[in-house]
Amino acid sequence: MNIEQKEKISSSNRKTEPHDFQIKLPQTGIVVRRTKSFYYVDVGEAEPRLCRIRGNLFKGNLHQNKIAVGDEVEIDLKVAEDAGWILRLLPRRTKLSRRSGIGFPEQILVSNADILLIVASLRDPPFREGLVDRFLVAASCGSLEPLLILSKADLSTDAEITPIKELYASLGCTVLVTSVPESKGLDSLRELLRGSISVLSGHSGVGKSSLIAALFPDWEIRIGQVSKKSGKGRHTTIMAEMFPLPQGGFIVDTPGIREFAPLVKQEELDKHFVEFIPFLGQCKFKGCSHRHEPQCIIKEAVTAEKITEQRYNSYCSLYDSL
Ligand SMILES: Nc1nc2c(ncn2[C@@H]2O[C@H](COP(=O)(O)OP(=O)(O)OP(=O)(O)O)[C@@H](O)[C@H]2O)c(=O)[nH]1
Ligand SMILES: [Mg+2]
Ligand SMILES: [Zn+2]
Repeated sequence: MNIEQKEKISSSNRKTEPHDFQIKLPQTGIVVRRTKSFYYVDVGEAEPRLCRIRGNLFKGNLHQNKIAVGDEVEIDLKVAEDAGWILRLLPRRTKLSRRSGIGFPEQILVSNADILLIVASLRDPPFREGLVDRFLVAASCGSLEPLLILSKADLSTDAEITPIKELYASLGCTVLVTSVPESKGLDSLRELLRGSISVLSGHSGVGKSSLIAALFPDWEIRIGQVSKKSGKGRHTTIMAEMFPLPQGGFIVDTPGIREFAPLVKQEELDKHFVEFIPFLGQCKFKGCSHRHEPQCIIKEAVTAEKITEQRYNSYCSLYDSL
């Protein structure tokens, strides 16, 4: 194909955009950050490329949140202009979503992340099983692998840590105990993050920023400070931001995750409590909510201590909040 033919094809594909002479084939990249009008796309170079979204990409329904951080996109980097164009959204493997405003039911915080890092301290601030269980549901809904980090181990005794560690390990969750001043668990954590896209979550003050700083002391990026507001007006970063790790992989910091409620239907919540699964379908009433109904096998399992009261309470309060 000569250049003229290529041009013809290209201009017929992109009716709204003027073509230029140095046509670059579409290439793929990962959206690592976005502002109101721009998407920063990592294409494996030192700096992400600035891209805009093509006006007709989501016909008749051009919504701000159609492309999220973590999305893989096909882009056209036009040499003659300052910004490239996003041509196509590639299928998503995973997503972390939350409910949003009217007419905009789903807001994707992060796409394609592999691991949800749930950081929880046992003390200062105290352990909140309700929050941890919410994050576990979110990971399950979005097909992310949960990794529970019990932080600030230096402030607690083994007797306090062990039951929590054992409970979550019994649910199939990887659990890591860390302490920054004692350098505990840091090497294992660094290994677990290598090559993966990990999303950082957890209550304020549990030590997320301290962990990242201790894991990567030479890294100039300080998670949790950059993401708050890194600009003004249309250049303000919204939602999540993805940072390439020095050793490969990415870490995603998202301010939106602090007050996060998973996007799940009430009647499907029980499927996301893994230890409930073997009992499901055996309650007397079809569609049992496992709260007030008689002859509920889940409640019986709680009485028989096959399901902990703590997890059952988390289920009930999350159910009521949905
Ligand atoms: N004893 C002890 N203190 C820690 C540890 N990790 C962090 N801290 C302290 O806990 C406080 C909060 O730590 P941060 O890393 O700022 O917590 P964060 O989760 O990033 O908090 P937000 O940014 O508000 O969400 C700081 O005073 C840290 O020095 C730890 O392993 N042990
Ligand atoms: Mg922080
Ligand atoms: Zn039931």
